[in-house]
Amino acid sequence: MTEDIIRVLAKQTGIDLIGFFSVEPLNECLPYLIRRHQKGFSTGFEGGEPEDRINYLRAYPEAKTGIVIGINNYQSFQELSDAKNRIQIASVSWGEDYHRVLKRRMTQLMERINDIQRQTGGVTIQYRLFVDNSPLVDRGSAYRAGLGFYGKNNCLINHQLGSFFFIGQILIDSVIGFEPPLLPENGCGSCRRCLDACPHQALGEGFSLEPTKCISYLSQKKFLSTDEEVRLSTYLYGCDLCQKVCPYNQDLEETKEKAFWVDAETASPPLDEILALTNKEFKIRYEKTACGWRGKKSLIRNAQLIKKNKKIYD
Ligand code: B12
Ligand code: SF4
Ligand code: SF4
Repeated sequence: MTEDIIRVLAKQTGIDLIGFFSVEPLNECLPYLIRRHQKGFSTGFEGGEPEDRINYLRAYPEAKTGIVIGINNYQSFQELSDAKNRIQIASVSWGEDYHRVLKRRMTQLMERINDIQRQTGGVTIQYRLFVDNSPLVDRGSAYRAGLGFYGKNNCLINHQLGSFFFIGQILIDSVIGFEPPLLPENGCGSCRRCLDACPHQALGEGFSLEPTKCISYLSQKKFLSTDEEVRLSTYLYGCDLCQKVCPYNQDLEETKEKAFWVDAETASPPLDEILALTNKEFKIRYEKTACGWRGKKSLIRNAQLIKKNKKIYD
């Protein structure tokens, strides 16, 4: 099995970006992870101490090579005429839950790879899939594989897809020879649009994000302090503001992944509809999306806070 064949199979599988990385510990990310931990900026969503997070062999002891994929999730919508009565759901929760979609695509890729292995008398490659479901640092692996550079908004930015792509990792038990990736240079320069656009200044100089000031984090957090409650005013779930303003995210191609397709009404539902959400509606509309894991109560709480806070911000 070769890098070139895997790249062709990935394209046939609907995968937009693919890269390869060595499973040596991710030491280049360690200082950032330690600093974040020391500052108390961990969220509890990532799991594990910094040293666990950089160790691929702890995640899969048989790992010999890493493959990382990116799938475009960009869609744009015209503003609706009744926009002031609606709230935003961020792109992270449009369509089917991205954890499931990426795992499906990665499984399809590995099945294609193993079909060829069987046809050519090779051994079946064993593997483990990761999408935001282990201590591993998804952006860190994608960076190591040359998929993008770290923006000041903390996101990994690719020259073709901007930052609107999800990342999945595959650790395999076989050695695949690959060209050492060219790491793209940081392209932010003197720009600071994302820092200025963040409503509560969650983004710090030198690539940091203070969770208790970040709407995306707060919309997912179980219990909020009074200070935190006041910060929910726009997004029902997630937040795209620091990505939307980024020059690398303008005029992007829309995603071809049908599982992510939604219409403007779904991306921006009426506030009153969410306040009155029934169990049955939640099940049909949100259970299989990325915001489903937090449950109906959490969405209604966010909607109630947005309604209350709108009066302050309007
Ligand atoms: C915890 C988490 C969050 C937290 C904290 C985010 C954060 N910035 O740390 C919250 C809830 C706020 C969040 C929000 C979002 N998230 Co999130 N999140 C994660 C998770 C689970 C862990 C992230 C993490 O480890 N952060 C710690 C820091 C230290 O690591 P980092 O994010 O890789 O980036 C840092 C460094 O490595 C370092 N760094 C900077 N420069 C350099 C230079 C070099 C050379 C090196 C080596 C490192 C480096 O600085 C960065 C910032 O500290 C990952 C999945 C995973 N398991 O990896 C998804 C993940 C990062 N999230 C993702 C997404 C899509 C989002 C949102 C866009 C969702 C939304 N619309 O609301 C927002 C974006 C907010 C933002 N501006 O970052 C994607 C990122 C896609 C991308 N292209 O970047 C991921 C990878 C999920 C996935 N598998 O696709 N998220
Ligand atoms: S996701 Fe929203 S709140 Fe969080 S850092 Fe970006 S702009 Fe700020
Ligand atoms: S908005 Fe500007 S500073 Fe922020 S990530 Fe994009 S290019 Fe970098």
